[in-house]
Amino acid sequence: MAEPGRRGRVVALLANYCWVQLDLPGPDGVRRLLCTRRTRLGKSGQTICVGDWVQVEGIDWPAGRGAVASVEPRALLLDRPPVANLSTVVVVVALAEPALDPLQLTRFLITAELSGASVQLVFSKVDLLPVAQVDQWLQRAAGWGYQPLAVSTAVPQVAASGLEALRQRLSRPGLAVLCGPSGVGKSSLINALIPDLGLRVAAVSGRLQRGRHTTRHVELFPLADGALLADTPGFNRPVLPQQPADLIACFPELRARLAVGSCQFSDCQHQGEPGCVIGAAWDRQPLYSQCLNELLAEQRRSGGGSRAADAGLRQRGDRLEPRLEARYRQLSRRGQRQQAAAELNLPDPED
Ligand SMILES: Nc1nc2c(ncn2[C@@H]2O[C@H](COP(=O)(O)OP(=O)(O)OP(=O)(O)O)[C@@H](O)[C@H]2O)c(=O)[nH]1
Ligand SMILES: [Mg+2]
Ligand SMILES: [Zn+2]
Repeated sequence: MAEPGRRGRVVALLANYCWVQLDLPGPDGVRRLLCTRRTRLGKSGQTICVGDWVQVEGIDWPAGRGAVASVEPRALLLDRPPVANLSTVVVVVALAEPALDPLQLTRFLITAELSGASVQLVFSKVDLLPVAQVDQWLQRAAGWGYQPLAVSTAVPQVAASGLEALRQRLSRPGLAVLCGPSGVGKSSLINALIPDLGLRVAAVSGRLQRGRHTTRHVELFPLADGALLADTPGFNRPVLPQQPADLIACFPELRARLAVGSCQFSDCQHQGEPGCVIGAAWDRQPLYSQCLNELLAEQRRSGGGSRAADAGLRQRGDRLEPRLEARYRQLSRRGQRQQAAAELNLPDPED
């Protein structure tokens, strides 16, 4: 009789194979199988990602081999690096070596927020910066809406390293993905949290102290019961979303403000429009503007934008709408109330 399928999770991908960690051990305690991986699975056209839950069939237990027969629907997906069914993205940036670039950090946070998973921020190499400057970064990021940690794998006193606090946060059941630029110490952190793992790390190099892209594949490692950590290859320039509304939703400080008030125009881009509740006096405003301008330029470059603008149209979601004069633009509900009140010469009903 054919061996029934077994459920497991993809913990690493190679060119034509993947490693699957089984939910339940097989004969002789076999827990990991090297499985054939077709880039597309049959008619479904589905691809496999690290983190996917899969069904393995045709198992050869003594050889530790099998074949992935199907992939379960994904709850969440991190776009880059591709990781499925994650619960947390841990954005790791170094305080020095390589130097901290706030725009790059913001782009990593945007990628993390876009995944829909919870977002943690970790400043690494805290040993390389004076305490006062570390505190400044921690306070700044707290002002954005994060609860950042500062950690080091290079100080002998565990208490001063921030590693225990990080371990506590990451020991909850789920999959936490470490992502960030190359050379910030992601693999070093996983080595420090999981003894005897021995992941390859390499010194940063060159005038800019850049990383050397030491980690080449995404791989999942067990940290605690039910808690997995993903090491990922570093990269330097995360992409932005395609729509302004998606970008806005990636800034927790904007989300917080918009939860308690609304701008006059429902499609306000918070760039000094009349009746904008965001204003200009917020820490990441210049970084937000830079990202928004790049996104809009990309929209124009990719066609939709410029041709649409020439035709008096504008992109809204995946539709094109007639471009209206600002005064005819759709007012948010609060804007409508304010306008009605203004026309009747009444005080704003919400003031
Ligand atoms: N001073 C200091 N150096 C560190 C710390 N953590 C890591 N490093 C060093 O930073 C360099 C890069 O570390 P890696 O762990 O390889 O960095 P990575 O983020 O995994 O890099 P990629 O795999 O290329 O994405 C190594 O030389 C580490 O020894 C730290 O807390 N302080
Ligand atoms: Mg690495
Ligand atoms: Zn606004």
